[in-house]
Amino acid sequence: MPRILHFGLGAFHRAHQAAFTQDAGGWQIEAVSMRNPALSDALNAAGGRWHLVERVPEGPRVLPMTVIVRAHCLATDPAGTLARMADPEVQVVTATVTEKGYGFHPATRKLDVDHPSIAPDLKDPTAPTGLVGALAEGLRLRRAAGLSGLTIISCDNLTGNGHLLARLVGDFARLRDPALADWIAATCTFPDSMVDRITPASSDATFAAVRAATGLDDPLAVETEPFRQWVIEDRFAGPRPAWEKAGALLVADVAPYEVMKLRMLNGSHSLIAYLGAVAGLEAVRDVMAVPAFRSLVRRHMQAAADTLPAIPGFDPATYTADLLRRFENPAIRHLCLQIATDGSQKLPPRIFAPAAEALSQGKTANAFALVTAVWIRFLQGRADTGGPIAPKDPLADALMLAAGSDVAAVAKVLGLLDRLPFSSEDWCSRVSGHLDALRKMGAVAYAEALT
Ligand code: CS2
Repeated sequence: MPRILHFGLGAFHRAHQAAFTQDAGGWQIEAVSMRNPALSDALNAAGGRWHLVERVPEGPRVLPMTVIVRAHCLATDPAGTLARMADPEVQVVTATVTEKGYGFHPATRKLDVDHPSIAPDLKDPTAPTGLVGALAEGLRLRRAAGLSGLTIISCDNLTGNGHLLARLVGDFARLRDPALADWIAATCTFPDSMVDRITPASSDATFAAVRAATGLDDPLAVETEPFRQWVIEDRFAGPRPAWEKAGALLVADVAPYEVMKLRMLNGSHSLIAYLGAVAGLEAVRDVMAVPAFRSLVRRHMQAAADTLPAIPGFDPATYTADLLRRFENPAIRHLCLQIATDGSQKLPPRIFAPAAEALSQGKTANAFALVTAVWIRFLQGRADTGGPIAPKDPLADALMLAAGSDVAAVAKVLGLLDRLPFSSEDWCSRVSGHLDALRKMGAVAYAEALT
């Protein structure tokens, strides 16, 4: 049977690409945990099986998953893992390693040779720990085996994720061997893809749902919403699963779908996450239950929609209504703190790119200034309830140190992200104004005043 090699064995892969692939039929997956051998060992011990819990309003639907046939761990077995890329059975590679796993300069989108997921692999390229180094090494082995190229699909929430990954792998390979880089460019494709399925971290409720339905204890169970979407650029180097049978959309250009989802769903999600964290609320559904917060979220969606190119057949009003419903799903407990992690990596495509576009058209970009202010308020490390907040972010220390409320502090925080469009002093003072009000009034009262 043809195989997919997947990098990044987190819950999102098990709820999304694995479900599409199982439903499409005919293909199997070998999945790679980047760092955690306990996860790959547990999955192998379970014969690759786990349960997917779909949180439909009528009660959980528990689905047995059988599409993963084997798991590997890159950190503990780089040679065994990457040898799989030199097997003719493997035709497609997919990846979910989160935004920070790519190792690029946010402003130029070029390879960052000093990045923690790149630098060690340039030093020791045959035992890579990051995605880019792993792909370069795996493709080197594949070329040496005299095989054809691969299709490599990024499934992370980054603008132009496939084009970005192609460039990073190409640049990394060129530093090792220009002939390898040329071979990759000539034989492999890196389609863009937009992925969507809300997948909260597994909890006791997940395991209880599986136990109730099957009588089994499944520590690998994952829960998710019923909605799922996958839009893939139709540019494959070889055979592919019939993902369209499972509802995936294969299109010539993913970019409009990508910006729509990043700006409307993920951008609103970040707003919700920081509002919730600052107001001391636990989950997305709790934030949506506060009327003034819900109004702000709706407004944000409108502002995001105003920055989008038209997509034939796409109606922003319907998409907005669907998103609000998904965020309000009472059966999904999606923690604000889960979404609030890695803001420095997530906000550029979700918030700063549309803000820069709006500013360049002479607009105020006020909705984006508000999200930025709530994020900085979060980085200040204290909730309105007085409790401490401990942001998780690769730049957490520097961001928290810089996170004051005046214009200079705002500019400093944004400067840490290398986001040049934000030399706009007007916009920074807008952010600073929101910050002052948030600090004085608290998030709920300020939202009430704004709506
Ligand atoms: C979320 C996403 O954690 C986050 O940053 O915004 O994981 C979101 O749930 C997914 O992209 C939904 O498809």
